[in-house]
Amino acid sequence: MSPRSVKVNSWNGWDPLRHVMVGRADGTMVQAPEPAVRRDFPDDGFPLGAYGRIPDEMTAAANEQLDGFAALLEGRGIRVERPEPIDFSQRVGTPEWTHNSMFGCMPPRDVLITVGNEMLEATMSYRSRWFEYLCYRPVLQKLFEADPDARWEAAPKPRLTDASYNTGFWDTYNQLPLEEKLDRVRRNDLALTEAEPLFDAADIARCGKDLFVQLSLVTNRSGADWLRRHFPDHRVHPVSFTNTHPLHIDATWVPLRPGLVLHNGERPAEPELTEYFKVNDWEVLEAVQPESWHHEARLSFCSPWLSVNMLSLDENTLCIEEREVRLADQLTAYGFEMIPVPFRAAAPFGGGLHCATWDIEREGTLQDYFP
Ligand code: ABU
Repeated sequence: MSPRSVKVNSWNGWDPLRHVMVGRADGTMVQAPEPAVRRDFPDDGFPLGAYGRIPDEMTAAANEQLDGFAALLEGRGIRVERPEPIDFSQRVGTPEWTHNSMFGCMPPRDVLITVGNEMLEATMSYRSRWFEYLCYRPVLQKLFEADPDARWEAAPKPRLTDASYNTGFWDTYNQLPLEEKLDRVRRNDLALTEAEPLFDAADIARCGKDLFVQLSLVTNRSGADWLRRHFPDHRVHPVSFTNTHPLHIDATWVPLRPGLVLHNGERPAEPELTEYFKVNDWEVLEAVQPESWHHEARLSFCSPWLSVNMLSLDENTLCIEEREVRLADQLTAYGFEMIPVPFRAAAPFGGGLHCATWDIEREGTLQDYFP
């Protein structure tokens, strides 16, 4: 990394992309069960309680697509960093708990967020993801050394004792009637308690001065409140959607450029959020239905709405999973150049093109899009 040319800077998800991280699939695990998450893939060799490494052929296929995506970005003149995977099959712990596995490092978006010149490590809320930041530290260290103006912060490392979880949550939640589930989502009475601040970085959508923080299965009110206090010059909005399994805002509410936000209509937004955008002259565009490749993705915990999980190269150019032809057509009609990227194999490793990346530098300055 030549020091002079490195600059940590990004205020939103659409300014011209200059420098980015792309994750790696190596060694990713179906996680051991823990209070906040339980995997259950009976048809694919991992019934409830089972855990272990994702089969090698799936990992190789995902890495091929991740490497191809990295090469595509480099071919467009964008500098690409990669994380350093560690042994995710190891047992981990703190003085207060131990856990039988880690997860992986395909989705850096979950752990890291850039706000201006600040690189922030999220708390995370799964025990299996507590140490994931270690995979990103070599790059963070390099960036810190290369850019004298870069700020490097880590949100308070959470304790993640049983007090941080509604420990019986997954025993009952899926059996509740729909309305009861949605009521709990509205109250953010889900897997996490409010014992300490918890958030995943992928629950934050950046629009310059405004940060929209989804309350979810991995982000609590205290996490959103920590972000509000941490970014006193921003407007931090805790938001929730009509979605029984909220997990990361980037498959639900996706600002594409000033004045246009793409919305997953199966997860209606609170009227106040829609109103906030509309009174500021934003169009809320309902995304077309996703294509139906997702059922082929073995061991995936993501929804078909990874369709909208795209990476913007600038406010006119979007990388999209190659099979999402209907969405590509919809956005072409809105003036976007759509770049199809084969990426289905990456889904079981933690998401789509947006999840798999972390913005290090985008041109541009702090703007107020909601004056
Ligand atoms: N990590 C993004 C997954 C979001 C979703 O499946 O809806």
